[in-house]
Amino acid sequence: ALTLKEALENVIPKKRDAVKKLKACYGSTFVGPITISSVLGGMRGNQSMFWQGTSLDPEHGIKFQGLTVEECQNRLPNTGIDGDNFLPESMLWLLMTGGVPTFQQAASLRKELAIRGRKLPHYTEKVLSSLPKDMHPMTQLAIGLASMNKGSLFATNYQKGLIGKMEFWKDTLEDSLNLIASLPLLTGRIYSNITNEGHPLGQYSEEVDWCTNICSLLGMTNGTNSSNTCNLTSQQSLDFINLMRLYTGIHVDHEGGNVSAHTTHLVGSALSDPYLSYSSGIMGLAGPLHGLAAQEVVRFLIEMNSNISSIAREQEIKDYLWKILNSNRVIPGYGHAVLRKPDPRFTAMLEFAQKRPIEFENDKNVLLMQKLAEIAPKVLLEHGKSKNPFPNVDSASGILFYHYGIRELLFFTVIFGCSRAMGPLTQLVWDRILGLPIERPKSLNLEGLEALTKAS
Ligand code: NMX
Ligand code: MLT
Repeated sequence: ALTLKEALENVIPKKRDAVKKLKACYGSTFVGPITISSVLGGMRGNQSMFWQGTSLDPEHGIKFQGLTVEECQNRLPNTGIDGDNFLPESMLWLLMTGGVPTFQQAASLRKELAIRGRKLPHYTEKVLSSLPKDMHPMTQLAIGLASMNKGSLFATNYQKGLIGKMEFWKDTLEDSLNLIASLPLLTGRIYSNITNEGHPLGQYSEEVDWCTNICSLLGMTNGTNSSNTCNLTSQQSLDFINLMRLYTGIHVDHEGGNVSAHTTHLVGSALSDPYLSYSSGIMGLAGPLHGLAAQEVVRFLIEMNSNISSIAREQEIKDYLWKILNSNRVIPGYGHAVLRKPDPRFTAMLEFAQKRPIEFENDKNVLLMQKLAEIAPKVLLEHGKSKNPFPNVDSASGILFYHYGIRELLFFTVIFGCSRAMGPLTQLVWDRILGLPIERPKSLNLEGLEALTKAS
């Protein structure tokens, strides 16, 4: 079977030619207008980024190389065991090459990542063990990733002047695969820092998939947990692994403009290596309007449950939501900068819970999450501000992890960070393949904008 690198090499010439032709023949074609509202409004609607792996349709949600969430669920290879969710490794292959991998190709990428990820560099271990155990988990992740820049092949070879521009992608790919492969150990290390004084909670295995390793190192699989804190039954353990596969499989990318992807791309455009670039993306993912929203949702559901007498009391829920809105706070897990319909990733997470009614029948947080999906859009519509009153992906994810025993709320975004590495790093490889330049948009001050109004 072809390796990922070989499969990528096969598709590169065609894409390079296509970009060359676009630049040469259609370079002056207008993409769209840029308005003052867009300049002052977070660049909304401003089509000015090149992004290959995914694109976001406001009505239908994210497409991964043209495939919807549902199509990915039906077509991407899993472990071969009936009922298992597709492997994020299959998704990585799809993003990088544009094609659905065969079962063999997915299995060989799974193995390749498992081997690449078997050890963290000693200096990264050292840095992580020196961090205060109560440091924000996302800060720990960003530091851990940035420290790995010391071993970056791209940075080393660039420094030595050994490689030509059109070959940069090869070391970028190596670094990116090593970075993605290192995430189970990094994540496990951070979780053990915050919950277990840095003592391992489970073991790494080269024989299993990326998500099984993440779950083992969180101490969430039976038989691998050295501290015996795993209270899950075997079925729950398997369900948790599948939840992790589903979650990390569909959070990989959300086209280029979201904060984590955009940041990675921008920093990478200065030829910073993948470790530094993605570490910067992680810093953006840590914001409450972006990835940290999953944690905010969990806190919000728990607090609301302690403030209402019953989930069946719709009016009490509405009153609670209005109290939040009237105090000028946002309802976490609702709204989206681009989407105008319920997020299909939310629907996929919801279906995970709906397929396991007995597991969740007594979890009042999960029940409230489901109830809110009916009530909150009505309240937000009446409120009339948000352009999208529907649940986004963060509405459901954290509370499902919480159900299985991941109770450290600040940690949820680290799991998001494991997944999000795949999309932006794929794009970074493609940025190098296509030789994209440093990003440097022109900025305007107030007087500059006002002058434009006089000209028009
Ligand atoms: N609750 C209350 N108000 C909201 C909400 C919400 N969930 N969503 C948007 N608004 C407000 C928004 O604050 C803005 O108010 P103002 O004019 O006073 O500044 C107004 O509605 C218009 O905002 P939009 O254009 O609809 O949204 P925008 O593109 O600016 O922001 C989000 C998108 C996602 C940042 C925003 O909807 C939000 O803050 N949601 C809650 C946080 C959240 O769930 N974030 C997760 C995003 C998904 N992710 O994975 O990163
Ligand atoms: C994401 O997954 O990055 C979020 O939905 C935010 C976005 O797309 O802007």
